[in-house]
Amino acid sequence: MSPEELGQVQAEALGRVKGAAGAADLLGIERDYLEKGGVVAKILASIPSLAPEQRRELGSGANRLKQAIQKAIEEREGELAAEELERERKAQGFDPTLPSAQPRRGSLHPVTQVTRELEDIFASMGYAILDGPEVELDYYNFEALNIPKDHPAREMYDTFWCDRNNHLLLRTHTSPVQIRALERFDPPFRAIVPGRCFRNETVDASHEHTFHQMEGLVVGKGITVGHLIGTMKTFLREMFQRDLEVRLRPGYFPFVEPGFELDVRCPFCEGGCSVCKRTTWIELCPCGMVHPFVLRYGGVDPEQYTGFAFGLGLSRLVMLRFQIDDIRHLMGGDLRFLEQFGC
Ligand code: FA5
Repeated sequence: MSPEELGQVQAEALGRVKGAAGAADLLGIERDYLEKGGVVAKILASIPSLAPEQRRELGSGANRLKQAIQKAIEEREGELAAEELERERKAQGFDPTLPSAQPRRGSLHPVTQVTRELEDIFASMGYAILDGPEVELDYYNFEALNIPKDHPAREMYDTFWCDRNNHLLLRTHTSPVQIRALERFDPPFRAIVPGRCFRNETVDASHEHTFHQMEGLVVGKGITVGHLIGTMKTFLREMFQRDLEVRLRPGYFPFVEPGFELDVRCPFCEGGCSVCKRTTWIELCPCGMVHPFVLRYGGVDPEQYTGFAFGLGLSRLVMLRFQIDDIRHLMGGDLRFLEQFGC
C-alpha cells in the first residue's frame, strides 16, 4: 500500500469520526479500523509479503494511521460529551450566567426580639438578667412563694406535673426565680428573668399552654411602691418612646403584699381602639411589694429590706408590640407567620 493510499484511508477514517453522532458510531469506527480483522490489522498483516525496504515504511505508516484514528476518536468523544451536557443544561433551564440562588436568611423570633429589647432597657437601669429551670420544684414554684399545699391560689395555676408525688412540675410562672435569686444574692440587687412558662389551660386567642413571662425583682433598703411605678414608667417610655400614664388596681397574689394589677394608657389611640377594647387602658402586668414571708423564705430579713416584683406577660407584650391578634401564632412554628418579623 502506497503512502498516498494510506493517506486516503486516514482521510476516510477521520471523516467518519468527524461525522459520528454518538458513542455507537464511534464504536463502529473503532471496530472497522482498529480491532482484530479491521483495516489497520489487514495492512499490518500484508507487511511480511513486502520487500524489506517497504516493510519499515508501511509499518510506521500503519502505526501513524492507528494513532491518528485513536486520537480523533478520543477528541470526538470529548466533543460529544460536552454537547450532551449542554443539551441537558438547556433542558433543565440552567443558565450559568445567572447569579446563584441566595441562601434563605433566618431571623429572630418576635419573642426573642422583644426579650432582647427588654433586656437592653433593664440592663441600662442596672438590672441583672437571670435564668431559672423550666422543670421546677413545687417548693420554688408554690411553697416558698407563700402558696402552701391546699392553698386556693394554686387553682390559678393549672399545672403540668412531672412526677406522681407532685414534687416536680413545669413552672407555671417565672416567680420561682424570685426565691432562687434571694437565696443567691445579697441585697441590694435588681434582676429580670425572661423565660418560658407552662400552664395546663384550654388554649384560645390569648391563652397558650406554653408562653413567656418576664419577672422583675428589686430588693433593697427603703424600696417602695413609688420605685415600682417609676421603674415601670421608665421602661414604658423606653419601649414606646414617649411618656405613658399608668395606674394601679388592687390585685391578689400570695407572694406580694400589697398586690396590684398595673395598667398602661393605650399607646395606640386617644379615645379607644380594638387593642384596648375601647377602654384606653391596657392591662400590663401584675406586681406588688414582695411579701415578708417570701423574703424570709429566701433568707432575707424583712425587717431590714423591702422589695417589689412584677410578672410581665411577655407573650402578650409581643402581641401588643406587633399587633398580633392570636397568641397561638407565636409558638405555632409557621414560617409564613415568622418571616414577617425579619430583622
Ligand atoms: C403570675 O404569673 C404572677 N407570677 C405574676 C406576678 C409576679 C405577680 C410578681 C406579682 C409579682 P398571672 O397568672 O396573672 O401572674 O400571669 C402574669 C401574666 O402572664 C398575665 O398577666 C398574662 O399576661 C400572662 N399569662 C398568664 N397565663 C397565660 C397564658 N396561658 N398564656 C399567655 N399568657 C399568660
